Amino acid sequence: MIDNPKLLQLKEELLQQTKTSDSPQTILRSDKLRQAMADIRNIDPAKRGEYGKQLNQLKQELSSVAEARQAELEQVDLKPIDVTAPMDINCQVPQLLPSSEGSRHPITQEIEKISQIFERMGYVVEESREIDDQYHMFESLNFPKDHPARDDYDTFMTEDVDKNGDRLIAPAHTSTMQNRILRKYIDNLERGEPIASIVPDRVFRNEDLDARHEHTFYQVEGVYVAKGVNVGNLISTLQEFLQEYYGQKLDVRVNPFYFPFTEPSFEFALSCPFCAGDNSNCKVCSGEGWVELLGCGLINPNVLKSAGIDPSQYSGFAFGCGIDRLIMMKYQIEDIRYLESAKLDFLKQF
Ligand code: FA5
Repeated sequence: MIDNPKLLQLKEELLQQTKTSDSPQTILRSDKLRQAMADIRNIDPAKRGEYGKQLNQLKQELSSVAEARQAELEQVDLKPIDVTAPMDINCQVPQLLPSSEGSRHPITQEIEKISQIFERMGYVVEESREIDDQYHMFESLNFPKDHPARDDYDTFMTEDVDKNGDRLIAPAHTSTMQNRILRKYIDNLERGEPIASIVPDRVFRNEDLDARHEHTFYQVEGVYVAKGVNVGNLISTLQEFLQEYYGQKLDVRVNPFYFPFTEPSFEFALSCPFCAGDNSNCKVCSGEGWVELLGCGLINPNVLKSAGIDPSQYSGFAFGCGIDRLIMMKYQIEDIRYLESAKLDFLKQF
């Protein structure tokens, strides 16, 4: 116990300062404390031991109060984050939800279901990239340099360039993976097996946003190559997939379309589940009664050639389907932007 009057007074003074200080550790090095230590020399040798003991006790008490004060200062003042404020740059760490209250994101859950359906049909699942080069985005897909179809993709470019001096890009479709898939599995063809792969992954476009257009969304690419593949194989594969995914037969519209990397090319649209074409003001289909779901076609011979596959021997089909749109139609979500919104009241329904 500290009963030396000088030390008692010092204790009271320094404890008071420590409790309110912004840098409490500096008080442990204060001049007054140093002086109290230096005073030991002048103390009667018979009382020196007791003085030293009390001084140590004072230092220990001060040290634990300084630690408590430091912890108090480091505690972050958590403010609720306003996710609707576009410029709210809030770097504080929010309190995490216990994992028991969380669930996997609906897009993750649906990608798993889509992958399982295709795996049962003999397809292997591959991943895409979040940054790619212009060769995979355009050249390998039969978009010649300066071809106007390149502009259709509203691609985000980076400032970094590849070895040819071309800007790297955030892929605007999963078709960037076609050339890599064909090269990776080319040996299947030698063995008499097909190349059959899907790529469900994230893509990015500089879009005008609305109920069915996001800037960041997901596609599932499908690539199938073997001998004698025809449009009938393509349509029946997609119908099989859609029927299995939705658990029912749906009204599908197939229209001819143009993609440089498929010939012939088609677009599949689903009958709008929100208005079935009865509402000319429908936000989802703009009153057309159909929502475009995917693009597809027979792989252009130039795309096969750029991967080293002989188009006179082999043919194939490819498709690229919007996963967010698939999900919208399945769960009747009337605005695609909910999926990337991080709104818990929406996400908790899955
Ligand atoms: C393509 O991206 C082609 N790569 C598809 C393809 C692959 C064709 C293989 C032939 C062979 P498109 O731009 O139409 O095509 O997009 C395909 C699908 O992605 C659309 O049908 C739609 O479901 C979805 N999609 C396109 N843009 C958006 C967007 N901004 N937001 C949400 N989904 C979109």
